[in-house]
Amino acid sequence: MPIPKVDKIWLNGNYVNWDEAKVHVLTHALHYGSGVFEGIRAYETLKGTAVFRLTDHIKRLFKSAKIYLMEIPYSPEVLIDVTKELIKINNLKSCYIRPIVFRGYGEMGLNPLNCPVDVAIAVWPWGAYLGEESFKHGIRAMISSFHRIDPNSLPPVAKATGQYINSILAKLEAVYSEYEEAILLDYRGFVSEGSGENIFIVKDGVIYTPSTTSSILEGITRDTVIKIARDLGIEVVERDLVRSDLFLADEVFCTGTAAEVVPIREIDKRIIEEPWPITRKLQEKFFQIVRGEDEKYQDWLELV
Ligand code: PPE
Repeated sequence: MPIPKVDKIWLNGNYVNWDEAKVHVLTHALHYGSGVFEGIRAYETLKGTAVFRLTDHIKRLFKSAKIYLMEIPYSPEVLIDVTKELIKINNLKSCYIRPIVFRGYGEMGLNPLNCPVDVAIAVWPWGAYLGEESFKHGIRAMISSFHRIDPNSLPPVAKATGQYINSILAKLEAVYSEYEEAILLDYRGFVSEGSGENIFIVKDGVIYTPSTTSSILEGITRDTVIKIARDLGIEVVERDLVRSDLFLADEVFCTGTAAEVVPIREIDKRIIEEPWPITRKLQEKFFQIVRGEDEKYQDWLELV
């Protein structure tokens, strides 16, 4: 689906018209993937539009930049304020938010230090990432033949633009194999994550998810779901999982800002039979929280 245009994009300190938010073809990040970014969502809540865990996302942006030795020329507070202002300027009630910090136009070559660090924030309405049907019926996934990047080649904890060509290879393989999503194994062969989502399984009433040493992005939705589950009295264990743990699970689901909380109904032809009671409970709670219908989690909602 083409990106729906809105009025303004924030670029290096200015609110510019959507069609004018452009970069030079010799931009460093275009050639070498030398950028870091975030994916955030704002929801319509009972008290107005609120950005879900905005501060946590901006903190992760700074962590990604630290790994790549990029100095972001704005403070986290400024980026937070700009995000809220941008949503207001564009009159959006709910939207996806994409901040990106990248090595800009200056010099070519692998030493990026003489390139400027450019910063942009864009917002647009983005519906169900894995399709409207995904929430109810779940998706079909395959285990990718591509391994997830390992921490000593590209630190998976960083959300860097160039790192996503690994996810793109896996996603293309899945799409051409007529699956909706790819699940990647880590460099040791343990389950890591989806191309753009963290993975969970449920077995005998306990939730399991790969730990942060399984080359995952430390998802903010992952963290959200872990907290919700524990608050509901469900045990959550972070540990290594193998391929057959997915096949034999009672429930499998994935989480991400774009994807939200989505059941997985099939992995490499192994069917995960409904009903998926814990997935359903977590989905329901997640959507209540982001819409501001649960007072207990108000702190995660940052009103614009
Ligand atoms: N793993 C990966 C590799 C990943 O890209 C994401 C988010 C997650 C896990 C979940 O993280 P979080 O959003 O903090 O819960 N993927 C983002 C980009 C998707 C895209 O297509 O672009 C997102 O969901 O916004």
